[in-house]
Amino acid sequence: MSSGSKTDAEGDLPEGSIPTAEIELRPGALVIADLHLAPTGDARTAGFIEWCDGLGPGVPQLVIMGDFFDTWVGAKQVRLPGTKEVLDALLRATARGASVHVIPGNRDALMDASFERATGAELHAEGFIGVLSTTGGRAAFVHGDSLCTLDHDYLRLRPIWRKPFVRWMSRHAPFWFARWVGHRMRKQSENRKAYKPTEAKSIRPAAVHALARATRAELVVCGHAHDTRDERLEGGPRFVVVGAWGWPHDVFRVVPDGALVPHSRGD
Ligand SMILES: [Mn+2]
Repeated sequence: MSSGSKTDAEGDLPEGSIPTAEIELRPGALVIADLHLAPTGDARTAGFIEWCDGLGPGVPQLVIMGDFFDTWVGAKQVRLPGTKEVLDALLRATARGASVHVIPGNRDALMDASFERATGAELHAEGFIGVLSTTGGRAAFVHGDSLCTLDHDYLRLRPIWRKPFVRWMSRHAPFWFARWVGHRMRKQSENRKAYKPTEAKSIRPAAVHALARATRAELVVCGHAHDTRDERLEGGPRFVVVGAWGWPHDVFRVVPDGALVPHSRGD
């Protein structure tokens, strides 16, 4: 194989993974990612709920960039008390007038309309293009797993959670089945965590370039990698990775001139 074809593969985004929906992003919007909340609730969950309840009218929009829950087993999960507490906090936020936009990650890819009904939030299966209300600038928001274009093992699994039959099962299956799927998804992810991913399995710059071109965005924002990043790719977009919850730079904020900047949770 020539090095030329390797470069092509790196920029080959998974089929159907390019976001098309456009959302106007307003100053004060906050962006978070990778909270990995336990479906049964814990101290981390309580911390998020407290933070969410403290968001005032200065936060017109909240963007959650995937892996919000550590696992999402299907519609039945809304019944778990630990999950319900979190969904109720989002519902209070939307009732106060904030719009909440959620991109499912690889851990919670099975989120569906049951989540939207329980929270008033809007789901965007493959992310969205944020259009900044002040500058008209375009930013592509994705979870980030679709940018790991050389992780062939994962990319074979990715479409499975999007198949209508699997999604139907996740809505209608009994709770034990939903838990089993959750266990499988979690194991998959843990197997993958057992070793440090090689550079080849991480987010590929060529994929970020390809996404920016496909969405005509000058900024690409994602989570998934957990370690924050903020850099300008040579000859391409600014690339921001929002840190996982509790890690450095775990909140970004849209400021009045339309820029996206790190934001301290204490502010
Ligand atoms: Mn992820």
